[in-house]
Amino acid sequence: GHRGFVLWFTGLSGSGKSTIAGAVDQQLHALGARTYLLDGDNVRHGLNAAPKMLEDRYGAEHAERFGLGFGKQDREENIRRIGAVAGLFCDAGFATLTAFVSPYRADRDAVRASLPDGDFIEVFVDTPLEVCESRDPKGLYKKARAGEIKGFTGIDDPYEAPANPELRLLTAEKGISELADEVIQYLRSAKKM
Ligand code: GGZ
Repeated sequence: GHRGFVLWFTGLSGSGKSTIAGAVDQQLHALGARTYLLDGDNVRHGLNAAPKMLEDRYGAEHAERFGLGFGKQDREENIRRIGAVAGLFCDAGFATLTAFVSPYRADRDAVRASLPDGDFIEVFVDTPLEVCESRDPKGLYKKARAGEIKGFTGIDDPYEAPANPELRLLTAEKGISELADEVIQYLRSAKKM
């Protein structure tokens, strides 16, 4: 089809959001869809760069004002901007995938409310904290436990699990391609493709 939609992956750091979203993105592309994947790599280094990344070029005051970190308000603004960009891609007819922790229910719900009915598909990547922490691919949980990172989601910052996600992926029990297939199946059953 040519109608766009937003597949919104939410879950803890290390839950597998980006990996699964990447696999779904590839499958959708192979099926002929125009797709676009928004994740930390292309968003938190550009549109939503951290204050430190902006300082040299724009000065400290500007950088503090518009750069984004991981406080509650900064996460809220991060998700708001990502939701707005996802909305534009959706509008342009893209199968749009986003992979962000997006820990606050109200922020996700605000994105849902901003999109046409049925276009926001919330995918809860439901990986237990213990599993994420044992993977710890970037060593961030270790740092958070040591107090070197403050306000880390799941350790000393909240994660509000979706109450009613369109999809819940149990990653501890299944492989990537099986999980990607579940998403594709959902899209077919919801007549999104
Ligand atoms: C959570 C953090 C933090 C804190 C840095 N809390 O595994 P990652 O590295 O690649 O995924 C995490 C990513 C979270 O960025 P998001 O834009 O997805 O977050 S949010 O939706 O809450 O705005 C992690 C890293 O950035 N990271 N500090 N304090 N994750």
